[in-house]
Amino acid sequence: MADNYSPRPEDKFTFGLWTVGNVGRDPFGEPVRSPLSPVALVHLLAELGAYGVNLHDNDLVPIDATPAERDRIVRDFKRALAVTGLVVPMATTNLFADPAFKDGAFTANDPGVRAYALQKTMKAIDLGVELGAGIYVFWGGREGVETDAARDPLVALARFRDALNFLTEYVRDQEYDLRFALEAKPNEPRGDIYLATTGAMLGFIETLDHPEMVGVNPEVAHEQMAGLNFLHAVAQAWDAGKLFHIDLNDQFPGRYDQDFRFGAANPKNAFFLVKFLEDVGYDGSRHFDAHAYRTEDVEGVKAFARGCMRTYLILKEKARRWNEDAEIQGLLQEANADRDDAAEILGPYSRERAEALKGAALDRIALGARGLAYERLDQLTTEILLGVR
Ligand code: GLT
Ligand code: MN
Ligand code: MN
Repeated sequence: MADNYSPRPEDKFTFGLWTVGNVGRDPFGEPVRSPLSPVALVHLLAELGAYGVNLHDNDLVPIDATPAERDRIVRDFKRALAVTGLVVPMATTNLFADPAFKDGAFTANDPGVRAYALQKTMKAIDLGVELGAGIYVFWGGREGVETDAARDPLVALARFRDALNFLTEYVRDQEYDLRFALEAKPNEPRGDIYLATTGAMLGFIETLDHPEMVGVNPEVAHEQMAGLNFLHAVAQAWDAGKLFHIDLNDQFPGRYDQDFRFGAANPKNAFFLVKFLEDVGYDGSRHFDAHAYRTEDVEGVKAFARGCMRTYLILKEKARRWNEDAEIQGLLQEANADRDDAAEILGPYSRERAEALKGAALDRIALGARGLAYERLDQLTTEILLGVR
């Protein structure tokens, strides 16, 4: 039953193999769902109307596969892509699951681990490019510490920088059309993870040899775990021309890494995020990095994935209504109105403007007394979201 909220390829909805393939293991419990093969997952995503599928190297090729096994698995996967029309816009490396990475990958103290991490990532980049990926994500889940006795954080930053510089040169040398997207997370699975926020990543990128090849992959839940405003992080990334990819999901602040269905925890935050992405014309993947509740069977997994896409499209429609709502736009105009003829004084610095500003008649008491009507504005937003407006 197609309706306005049915996904279309141009919506660019993508899921990781690890999301719909999540078997529901958690630190306290065993898997609750049987694993589905990558080929089966591609067919499942196609049935739901997704545009693409993303993967870690080992979501597709087991870490101990022989070269012949690898080639057969990749061939079968490509056939499933061709049959369904799904694409692979993003790929990444699993640098967190294997015991070798218990002290990190690129930042690990053992040079052998750092060498293995680079080797594994180059092979995973080759695989991603072979499947057509244009974005390569780096989520440094194990790049952190439980105790700062283990490593000087300056050493960690230098090692992470060296690794990214090596890998951007590798991509250039291979003449791959591939950009990197760094994904921040404050903690979990490490006690603390380096470069804990999207803002920290944006600062770090400017210290790299090829900053133009590197952007960010902000994840809703990761900023919200730290109690931060995700929209503001995304806006800063966009402003810097660095919003290369985005991980959509949801999360209650201050909890463990919940990876809930998009919009499940805080629909108002999700609304302002969708409105932002649509208003600015973000044209990258809308990637759902989330998974079904552990209570679900495969039908529940499908309901989860459908829900992510449907909620995005409902919020997109709500954003259109919000932008076209005369009362809302009137309130915004009013809040931005220039009652003091101040707009003509404001502008880039000049000595004349500085003098004019110093002499301007600005009534501090009147400025402080003005109400801005944000209560009404927010209530109207709520009423749109609750479906009564
Ligand atoms: C892992 C993590 C995600 C990252 C994935 C990419 S793996 O599921 O929780 O946030 O985006 O490595
Ligand atoms: Mn993520
Ligand atoms: Mn997450």
